[in-house]
Amino acid sequence: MPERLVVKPTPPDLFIDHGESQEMRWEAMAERGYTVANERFFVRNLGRTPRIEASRWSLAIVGMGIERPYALGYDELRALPAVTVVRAIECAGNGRSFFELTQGRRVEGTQWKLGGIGVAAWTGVPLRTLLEGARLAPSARTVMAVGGDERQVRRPLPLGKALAEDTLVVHAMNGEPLPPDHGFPARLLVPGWVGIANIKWLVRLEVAQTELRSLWNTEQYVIDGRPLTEQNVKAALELPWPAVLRAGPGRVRGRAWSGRGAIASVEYRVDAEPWRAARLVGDNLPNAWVRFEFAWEATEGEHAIRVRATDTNGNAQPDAVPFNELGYMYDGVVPHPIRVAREENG
Ligand SMILES: Nc1nc2c(c(=O)[nH]1)N[C@H]1C(S)=C(S)[C@@H](COP(=O)(O)O)O[C@H]1N2
Ligand SMILES: [Mo]
Repeated sequence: MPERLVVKPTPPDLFIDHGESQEMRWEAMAERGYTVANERFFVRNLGRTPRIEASRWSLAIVGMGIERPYALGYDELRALPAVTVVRAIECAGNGRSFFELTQGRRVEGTQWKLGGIGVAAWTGVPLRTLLEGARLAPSARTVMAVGGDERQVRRPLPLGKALAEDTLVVHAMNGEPLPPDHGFPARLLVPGWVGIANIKWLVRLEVAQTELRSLWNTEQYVIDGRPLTEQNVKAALELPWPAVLRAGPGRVRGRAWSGRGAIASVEYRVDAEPWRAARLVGDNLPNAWVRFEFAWEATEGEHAIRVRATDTNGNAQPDAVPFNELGYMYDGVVPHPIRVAREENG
């Protein structure tokens, strides 16, 4: 059997297997709670999940942008005042497969549908607290977060975002220690930003007075050479792709999200019918998601249901997404294929 790249079990009823990456199946979220359980959360690795021992781990805070470099261990990190926030992490490549489906242009890379996202309650120490403890120089500009995986995946973060109150060095996910696949002992949480900003297995924070570069803000996770930052607006149905439904009255459910705010509205369209408003249900946190639903009388045959969301800052989903070489940021409206079987008697 080939050696697995991910530690946790990823049963095929919960995940689509992309090798290094494991995509959450949207049908597995049907009628579940607001957050995604750790066992069900998507995994995106640029290599294999490293096994790091907490007792041998430390986080070094270094660089010309601070006056007092130091390192702290796992117990020291956990002893600091922590906050808990509910936020999404979403891969910049989420939706990539739809460039081929809607534009006929296949892009190399993980062929995500829309399951490269999850929402969890993250507990950790504000990055700001850790940087201030190192006496931030007035000239500090950038923080390079470095991972302890084989490739030492790293990405620089501008100081402004590093100091945001919900940018955290996270050590717990949904009330449990971070699972190995999600960055144990500690990871960065950068709410609203592309998944790659949320560096897992964090071992070093390098604070610089200049802008910094890494592979992951110059060659990868860029569009037209510009590093990707905020995620955009998307919506998905909690149905298999393609879906098979029974004829008759029913309810269709889904979730919508934005990296730039909370969701203001969701609309849906069945086949060529007019767009109609869906009902938003329950919590609707910024940089997380909201659940939505609508009633639908399913009739026998092949259908396509489209959903589109608008966030509280007026960002909406376009009908067509400008093509980009690496297939990032696909936020376009997609036709979800639905086959309705004949109504059964009794
Ligand atoms: N050190 C490190 N951090 C990383 C990665 C990685 O491969 N190595 N993958 C990034 C990418 S591309 C994404 S989308 C998120 C995924 O987080 P998750 O696996 O916890 O869902 O982690 C990011 N952080
Ligand atoms: Mo990603």
